[in-house]
This record gives sequence, C-alpha cells and structure tokens, in this order.
Amino acid sequence: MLKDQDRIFTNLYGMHDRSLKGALARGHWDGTAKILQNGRDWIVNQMKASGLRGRGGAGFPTGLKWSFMPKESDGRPSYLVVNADESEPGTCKDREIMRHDPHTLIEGCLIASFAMNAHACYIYIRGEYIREKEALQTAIDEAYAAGLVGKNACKSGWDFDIYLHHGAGAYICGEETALLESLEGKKGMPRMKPPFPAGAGLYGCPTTVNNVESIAVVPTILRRGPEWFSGFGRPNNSGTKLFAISGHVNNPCVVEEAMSITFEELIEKHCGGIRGGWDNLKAVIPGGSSVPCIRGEFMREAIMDFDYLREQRSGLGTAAVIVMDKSTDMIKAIWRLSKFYKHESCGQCTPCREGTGWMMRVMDRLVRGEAEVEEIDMLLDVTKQVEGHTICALGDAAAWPIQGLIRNFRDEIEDRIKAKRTGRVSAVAAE
Ligand code: L3W
Ligand code: SF4
Repeated sequence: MLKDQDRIFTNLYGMHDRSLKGALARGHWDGTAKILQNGRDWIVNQMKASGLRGRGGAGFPTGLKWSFMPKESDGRPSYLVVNADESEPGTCKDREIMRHDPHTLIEGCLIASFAMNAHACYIYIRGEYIREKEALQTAIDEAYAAGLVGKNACKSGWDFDIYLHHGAGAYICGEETALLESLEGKKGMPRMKPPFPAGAGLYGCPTTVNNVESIAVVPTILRRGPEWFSGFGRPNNSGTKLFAISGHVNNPCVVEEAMSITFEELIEKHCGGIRGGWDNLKAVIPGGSSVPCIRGEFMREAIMDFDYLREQRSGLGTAAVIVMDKSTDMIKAIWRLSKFYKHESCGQCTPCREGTGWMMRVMDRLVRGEAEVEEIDMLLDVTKQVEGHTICALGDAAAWPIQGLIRNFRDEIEDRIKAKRTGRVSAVAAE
C-alpha cells in the first residue's frame, strides 16, 4: 500500500495551488539543471533502472524506448511528442495530471527531451480537454516567463521549446502514428510500423511518443532514485500508478497506488467497496475498454499489474478500472463498446473497417436475443480474423472485448436467445 509521502501526484489530493508558485512549494523544478548536468546516458540509464513501463496502455519499457533515439544528430532534429489524447473509454488519469499538476509534466518534458537530444516537444491534447488545455498553457507560459523552458532552460545551457497542440476529438489520434499525421496537419490515419517513430516519426525525424503519466513521473524518479520507484510492485511491474476507477463502486475516483496492489485493496481503500457488497460484483474491465472483461469472482484477489492481468487473458492497459455489478447487462455493455469502435475506425484497412461493422451488427442482434446460437461462434471467428490483421491496434481493441464477453458470459448470451425464442422475456432494446 502506498504511503502519502510516496505519492508523485500530490496535488491530486486536496487540489491546492496548481500554479508555478504552488508547484515550487511542492518541490517541482528543484535542481532541474543539476539533473541535466548528469548527461543523457545517465538519465536514460536511470529510467531503465527504474523499470518504468509506458503508462499509455502497451507497457513498453520507457528507458528502452528512449535508447532507440539517435545519440548524434544526422542533420534531422529529434522530437519528443507527449500523447495527451486520452480517449480510451474509462480513462481519465492524464486529465487529472494536466488539471492539477501541470508543472510536473512540463518539467518531465524538458528532462526527457534533453535525454533524447530534442530541442522541441509537442503535447497533443484531446479536443474535448478544454479546461486542461487552458491549465497546461497557463503553466507553459509561467515556465517560459520564469526561464524554466525556452532559451537556456533552467540556466542549463539547453534551449528547449514546448508546444501545445489541440486535437479535434478523434479517438484514433491517440494511436501514436495517427497522432503524428494529425500533428503534421493531415487526417489522423495510422501509419504502418516499422518504421517506428524513433527511426522516422514527426516530419520523418526521430521521435519518441510517450504518454502524459510516463513523462510526468520522470522528475520524481530522477530525484528520488530508480531504486525508490522500482521498490513498488513486483519485478517487471514496478512503480506507482494512477488508477481511474469507475462504475459500480461507492466512490469512483482517480488514485495513485503502488503497482501490483490487489483489486480488493484498491477498491476497499479508495472506493468504499463495491455497490451492494462483494457478492454483487459481476465483472470488471481492468484496463480501459480495449481489454477483455474478467468475471467478478476472479477479481477480488487479482493483482493489478501488467503481467498478472495478461496471464488472466486481459490487461492493465491504461489502468482504467470499470466495475460492473449484477445489475449490468453484459451483452449491452460490450455492444456499446462495439458501437464505439465501429464509429472510431479510420476505415483505411479492410479487416477493421468491415470487421467492426460486422461485429457491431451481430452484437446488435445478440443484445436483442434475435440471433441464432451458432452466431456466437461465428462472431468469435470474425474477431479472430480482425485481431492481428490490421494496421493499428484499434482492430484488436474492437475484437478483444467481444472475445472476453463470449469467454466469460456465453451462458448469458445463449439464455437471451432462448428466452427471446420462447417469448419469456421482451427484447432488450438497443438504443
Ligand atoms: C522501436 C521497436 N519502438 C514497440 C514502441 C512503439 C510504441 C510503444 C508500444 O498501442 C496499446 C494498444 C491499445 N522499436 C518497437 C518500438 N515500439 N516496438 O513501443 O508499442 P505497441 O505497438 O506495443 O503499442 P501501441 O501501438 O502504442 C497502445 C492499448 O494500448 N490501450 C490504450 C489505448 C488508449 C489510450 C488512451 O486513451 N490514453 O492509451 C489499452 O489497452 O489498445 O494495444 O511507442 O512505437 N521494435
Ligand atoms: Fe484505421 Fe482500424 Fe486500420 Fe487502425 S485498424 S488503421 S483504425 S482501419
């Protein structure tokens, strides 16, 4: 369990002054130039030693990702791009950082950019995040006025500029290469990988794309040491982590905890328990809408980290924990996600463009019980044909929740079809 003194995002609790004055009082921007003086290799090695894995959903090791960037310029500039296009249903952790602790993020941008030899950083913020954009821009302006960024940032001798780019509300622009296309002024359509952004990213230049939380934890890790950070959680799953808990808990919240905390402890300590008690828990989506659900009875002892949840055929994803009690119509819940992914598909590759439509239309019928039982396996087969056969991960994200539904709640789907056929229940209307 995380003690208060080990929290990185202290301003998420109590929400005091988020201005530069407040940030300085909380210890941000303290000795930043000295951190830079340790040099690029030192910073990258510290990040590797901390064990930080990317907080945007994929969990790719951050220090390793930074080490892919060229050490010497080949004439092309290098860039850091911060992915603040937080759009995964259930996910609202980066929003809290930008609202209440924006200077932590900006200081992280400076250090990370320096470590990767980038003089410029772009923060791509979700279109709907208006107040967060304002908070962040105010903080950026304060940092420029105080000489913390800009020419000779923090009197380190390093010139560094930071730009805020406001997106237009498309989920797909959170995919890193679609985000780069969008930044370049084009339609947000994912690129084939490889090449990865480290080789050819923004304007064809070496680029690292990192999630807001991944960058915002950097200054504290470097101040307190990688051993401190890696001391939380299990090996390969280290650090503190923001969890966004929504749904049928008594007190939904965003909270920072030690990685690998059990689900029960997370819910009891921060959310006042499950609505109606633990016996009323039906299912949990532990990592944002892209990952499959897990049945409630397997969740109580679940360890909230990348490796454990992967072993349960789900994932930590963005750590957006969606809790559903027994009042939930699981078929309808997953149908709603299918509708979302169909709407958000950019349409450039056939398995996703056609597959998301197919899946949604079958889900439409399942939700009303108007399908044949055989269609359940047919739908599963379609998800397998989409999964792994698309340009970006949106295809997988559309397939996985349905696979989780069929794996865990096939009985519910079959019961609805049978009940509809015998006229025992009226159809559940799909709105
Ligand atoms: C160089 C290599 N770089 C991988 C880099 C790559 C990327 C990172 C992870 O999707 C997931 C997705 C969502 N050389 C590299 C390399 N990289 N191999 O590492 O890459 P990847 O492909 O594993 O994942 P991704 O495309 O970044 C992210 C899932 O997260 N998700 C979250 C979605 C939504 C949000 C949000 O709203 N904030 O994140 C939840 O599960 O489905 O599977 O940087 O370039 N050999
Ligand atoms: Fe676009 Fe879907 Fe293909 Fe991704 S998988 S590139 S969202 S059509």
